[in-house]
Amino acid sequence: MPTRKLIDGYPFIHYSRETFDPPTMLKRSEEMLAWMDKRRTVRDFSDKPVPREVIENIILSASTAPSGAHKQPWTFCVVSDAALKKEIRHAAEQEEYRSYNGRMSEEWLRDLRPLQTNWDKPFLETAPWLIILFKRIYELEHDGHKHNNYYVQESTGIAAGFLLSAIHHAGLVALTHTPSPMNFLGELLKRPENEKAFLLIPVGYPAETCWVPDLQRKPLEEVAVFY
Ligand code: IYR
Repeated sequence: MPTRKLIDGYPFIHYSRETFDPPTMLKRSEEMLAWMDKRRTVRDFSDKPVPREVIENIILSASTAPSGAHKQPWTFCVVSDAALKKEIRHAAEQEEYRSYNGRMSEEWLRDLRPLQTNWDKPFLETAPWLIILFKRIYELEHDGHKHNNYYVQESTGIAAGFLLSAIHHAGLVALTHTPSPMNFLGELLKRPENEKAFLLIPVGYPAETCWVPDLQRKPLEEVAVFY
């Protein structure tokens, strides 16, 4: 069996992977479920440092996500600089203050009450790393020429999911923070016009005393329909 060939002039490599018999598969799927069920969104962060190489590997794991036409239409901006984190916190809190005090509907505020969120975002300074995920709406050549990206929202969302899984796998915690509107992130990080902020994700260790809401996950019957 050749390991490489050209199809219509394009290089393909032979792909084969380890597979499992059904009992092993069942055990592995149960272990994965138990592991993923341990992941929680966290707002109480420790300031304990996390090695940069870990963050690099987490981002490369996220970047293995499938994407439209394999364009990988995402940029992960990574902030550890204390002064920049402070600026991001300040700008995020300004937007959040306005959101919590007039921009969000009564229903929205009521839905958030069990999570006890508010405009105060100390984790933006406490967490050792902030990963700001940008979606790349299109690609911009040096000469100003634009190239399309495809399914940018879906692709970047999947990459975010992979990122959260990789963070969890490393034994770290994260928050999918959505300050709204998020334009200030592109401005502070001087991103080009083809990039739009998608998620702001503080990453680190949980604080020694860390509280999360007592949430229940929906059972299978509520999230899946088998035909
Ligand atoms: N962006 C705000 C509000 C917020 C909105 C939702 I939907 C949440 O699930 C949590 C918070 C904030 O980050 O506080």
